Amino acid sequence: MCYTYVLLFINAIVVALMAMYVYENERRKVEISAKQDRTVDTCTSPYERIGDGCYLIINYKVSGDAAFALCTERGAYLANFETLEEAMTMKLKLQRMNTGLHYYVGGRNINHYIPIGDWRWIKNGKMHNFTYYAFDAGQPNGNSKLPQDCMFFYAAVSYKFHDVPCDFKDLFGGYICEQ
Ligand SMILES: *[C@@H]1O[C@H](CO)[C@@H](O)[C@H](O)[C@H]1NC(C)=O
Ligand SMILES: [Ca+2]
Repeated sequence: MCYTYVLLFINAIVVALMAMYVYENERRKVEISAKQDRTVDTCTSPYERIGDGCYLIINYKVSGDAAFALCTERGAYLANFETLEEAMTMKLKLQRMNTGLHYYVGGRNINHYIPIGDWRWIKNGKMHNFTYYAFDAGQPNGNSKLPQDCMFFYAAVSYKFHDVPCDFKDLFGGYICEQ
């Protein structure tokens, strides 16, 4: 009699321990997948992760100035590529998309009265100095007489950076917003 109770008691303990083990395992799995969600993709639609950033590539032709304003209107900014890795990752993406459109980005020359200019990445009202110049050969070639204060990935030379006038119809292009 007493022996049976002891057996039942031991059985109950074993079942309880197994349940705890299963529960703990499941809890850990949920925790890990939540963590992966956070690190793998935190971009919210329609923005997509490309390299380290969340971008929206828009295939609608506008001027460089309009591109700045349109990203701001969306609560975003014209894409900044502070590192060469970011720029080259996007360049490859555009080459693969192969739309034939140029794409404006958020680099801007804030002083065309000095040689080469003073190029900055502009984001939410703040400006960051360029730390690299990945323009195509002979670029940037704007000056105070023919300013080219905007820049885009130029489709005609496999998406290398060119400086271009900010409001010139023949060079309207798509644009890339970042969030
Ligand atoms: C950014 O560039 C400007 C002009 O070349 C320079 O005067 C300024 O010190 C630079 N700022 C930083 C934070 O490096
Ligand atoms: Ca140019």
